[in-house]
Amino acid sequence: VDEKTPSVTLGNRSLEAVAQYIKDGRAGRIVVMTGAGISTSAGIPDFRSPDTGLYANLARLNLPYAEAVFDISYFRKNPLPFYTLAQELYPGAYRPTITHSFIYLLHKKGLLLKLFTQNIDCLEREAGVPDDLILEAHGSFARQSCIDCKASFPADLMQKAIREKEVPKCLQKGCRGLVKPEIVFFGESLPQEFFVQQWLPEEADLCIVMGTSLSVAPFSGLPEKCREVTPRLLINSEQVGAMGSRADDVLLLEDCDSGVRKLAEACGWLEELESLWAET
Ligand code: CNA
Repeated sequence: VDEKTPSVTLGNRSLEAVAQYIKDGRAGRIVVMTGAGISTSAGIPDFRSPDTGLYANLARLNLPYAEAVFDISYFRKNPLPFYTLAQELYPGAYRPTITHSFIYLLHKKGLLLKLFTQNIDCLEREAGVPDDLILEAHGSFARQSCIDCKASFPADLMQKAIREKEVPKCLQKGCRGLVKPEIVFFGESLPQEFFVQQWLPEEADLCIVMGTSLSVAPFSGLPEKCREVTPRLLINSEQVGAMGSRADDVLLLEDCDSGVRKLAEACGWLEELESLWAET
């Protein structure tokens, strides 16, 4: 990471410069890219943080390797570990964080072009971001279907199955395939809309990446789809991917919630943000 490369678009590579760029009306089309790190303060563990991450805490499920819990061929053999985890992750039990409210605030101000999220917790939606501005690249708990015949499965029966930690079977005549929420597992392809919309970052005039290790392809390639001159801001506990390598990359290596508060403050939006969040 060469933070000394002089900025082309922002003037200088700082949070204040990003805020000024927004206040000057130069960021009317913002793309936001997020991952599990924006939901950890809501109480949902991420995958990869050492000690606190899900993968570090899966020993009790007796998996051959941690990622197996989201592996489609493992699921076929043993779906129970996934259903154990699903009970913990199922939407409804968690409150959106101030970072989720910040994304909603961008929308309220008419600045949000698209939110690309890897999260399956639906907290962006709960914070008020409209459905059509969210691309859930790894699916979500919003729908469920049979892994064999693909027939959809009733939501109320799914809720019951998750509550009772029972693996539901397809209701289609003669099928009896396993049913799972439409979360994208390793070995499954991403939703078609991802492949259509993955070019949208090219049209952005600001990119904000938050709470992701950028280690899962093809999502990890999204920030690279922004034009070279487009400023990219990373708010994350650690440097990830190629963030920092471009002339207008700004790195804010800290907690997402404190990072968005700083950005909101520099934009003059902090009070509005806090009250939006308080109402959520
Ligand atoms: P990850 O690989 O676990 O990375 C999380 C990143 O966020 C890491 O770089 C952490 O350092 C960072 N981080 C964690 N907490 C904070 C914080 N409070 N402030 C700032 N940075 C923080 O997660 P990714 O999303 O990158 O990985 C992709 C997987 C994780 C996707 O397939 C998701 O479906 C999946 N996942 C989603 C959820 C959820 O929906 N909330 C939870 C766990 C995993």
